[in-house]
Amino acid sequence: MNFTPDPGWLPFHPAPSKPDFRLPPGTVDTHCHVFGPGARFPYAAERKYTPVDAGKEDLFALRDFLGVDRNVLVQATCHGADNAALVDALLAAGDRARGIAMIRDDVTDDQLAELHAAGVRGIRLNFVRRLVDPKPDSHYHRLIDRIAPLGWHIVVYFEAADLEQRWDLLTSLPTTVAVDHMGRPDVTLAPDGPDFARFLRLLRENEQYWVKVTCPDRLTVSGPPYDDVVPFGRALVTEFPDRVLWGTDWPHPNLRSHMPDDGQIVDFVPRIAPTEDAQRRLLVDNPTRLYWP
Ligand code: 0GY
Repeated sequence: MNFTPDPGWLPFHPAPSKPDFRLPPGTVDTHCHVFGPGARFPYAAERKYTPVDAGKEDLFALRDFLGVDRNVLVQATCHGADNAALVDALLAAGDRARGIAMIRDDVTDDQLAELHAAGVRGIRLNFVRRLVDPKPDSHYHRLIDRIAPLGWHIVVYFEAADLEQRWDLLTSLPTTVAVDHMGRPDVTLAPDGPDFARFLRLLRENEQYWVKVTCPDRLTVSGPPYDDVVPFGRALVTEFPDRVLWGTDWPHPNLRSHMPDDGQIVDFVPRIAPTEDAQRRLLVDNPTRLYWP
């Protein structure tokens, strides 16, 4: 099947720069995706966007170029609950990758066992309205019941308004929960203001919550090198050194203003995690504890 990418879709950076910051051995990129290729792994009928293909070979080449050791592949909404491209990439990566799937509540035990055998260790609940149609809380509870026996965790993606609206559901999740992209703060607001305070409260009051300090490129208003995102990332790394995760978000879907240079995404790390100890926890120890226990 042939898929035409959305008009204006920015393909991933063709030649990222070599970062100045050397990632420590064992670094895990905990947030990246594979897209298709659509001819082999068709995009889902219910998708909200059609990307440029970004297959596993390109992801593995970037991994090796940046000095990343392992990846956590996160199922993107353009593939819906068909995890075939994700599983294919996981199997090709061997023990160097883990996966976060999207499932429906009619998933069978055999399908879950296959996902687990391929390296899947969690599901993603996506509340972002431009990516998925809203569902009642009961829908998410059914999915959580399905994964309970597997010891998996949950990745959540939401924006500020969703956090307020879904507070009861989010604070009742029974597993470790990893929040995507710092909870998507509005970086034009103060990092010590009420909006970010709500997110900090979620982390303070719910010890099962972890956070990915990812996507400066998605959060920034000022653009690279993402100065306006630094205070938010640094606040999280400082207060929750054992519950933060890092990732590239390659191939950076739905960015319209600029396509980040992944070398610059790596160079953002020491700005939010200035000490070697904080870097080791963020890049190696925390993701290893969660994904390679
Ligand atoms: C991300 C962010 C986005 C897209 C998805 O699953 C997805 O389609 O997560 C976005 O558009 O903000 O994490 O890749």
